[in-house]
Amino acid sequence: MRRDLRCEEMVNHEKYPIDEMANPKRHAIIDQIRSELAMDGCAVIRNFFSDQGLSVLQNESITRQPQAYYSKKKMCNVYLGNGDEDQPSDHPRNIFIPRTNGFVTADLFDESTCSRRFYYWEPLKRFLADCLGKEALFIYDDPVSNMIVNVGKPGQQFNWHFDTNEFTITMLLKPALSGGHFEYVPNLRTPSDECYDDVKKVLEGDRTNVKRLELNAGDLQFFLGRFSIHQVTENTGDEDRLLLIMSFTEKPGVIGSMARVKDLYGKVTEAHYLAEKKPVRSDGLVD
Ligand SMILES: O=C(O)CCC(=O)C(=O)O
Ligand SMILES: [Fe+2]
Repeated sequence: MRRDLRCEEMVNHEKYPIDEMANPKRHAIIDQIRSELAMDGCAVIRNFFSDQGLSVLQNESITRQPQAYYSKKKMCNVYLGNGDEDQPSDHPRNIFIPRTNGFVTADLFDESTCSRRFYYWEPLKRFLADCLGKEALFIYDDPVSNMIVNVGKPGQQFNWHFDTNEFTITMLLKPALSGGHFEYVPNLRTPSDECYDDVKKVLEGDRTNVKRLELNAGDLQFFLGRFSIHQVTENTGDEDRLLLIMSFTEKPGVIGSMARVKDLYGKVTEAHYLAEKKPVRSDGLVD
């Protein structure tokens, strides 16, 4: 019987020994990521995964892809929430744009999968916390959406939006053959300011501060998606785009709002009902 791949074997370990606390290579990577994140809200480690690691992550997602959920509701604002009738119709909360991508949810990956083992791997969390200069980092507590696969079929797109959780790492498993670009505006809002005017400009098509990331399968992307607005452009190729996303928070116990989770992922759990009464967030932003 084939033995399971260990987490350190999933990584291109010679170049990226992220679990070896005293290794100077680890310090150098952390320095690089820290400065990219501070400048840009985004950073990339190229060829982060070993061939075996990438292949197992790809297989685990591809086998689950037929179970992806596509929302019936296609028109979304950047907060992936309801509009605000107290605001004018051209307020960002009331501007709705199409979102057509689908998601494979976290509950479809059991504990034995490499994807899930990697997500919960302690050295990964320690490494990411060090990259962010945080004392600790927590797994996003949302049982439906803390680890998801974004499926973008030909013709599909993911509208401009902000994430609920502060921080994600993403792994492109299968790029679109054309289109399907990840675009973002670094640090568009702050924990204390929604910066509605700047959001509106982006929605009106202002590309002054829009950046596009060129990613390849096997790269590891770091992204502060709660503050940097982002989108995935239409997949104009003829094959699906697949991207695995693992989310983290600065406080324990953060769970997505019931409406947002139901809309995006098609299901909620008891945990969502309980969290609705007392939502945990690190800031006062609209989600
Ligand atoms: O597919 C991507 O590159 C980003 C997906 C995303 O922004 C999300 O799932 O919140
Ligand atoms: Fe996002």
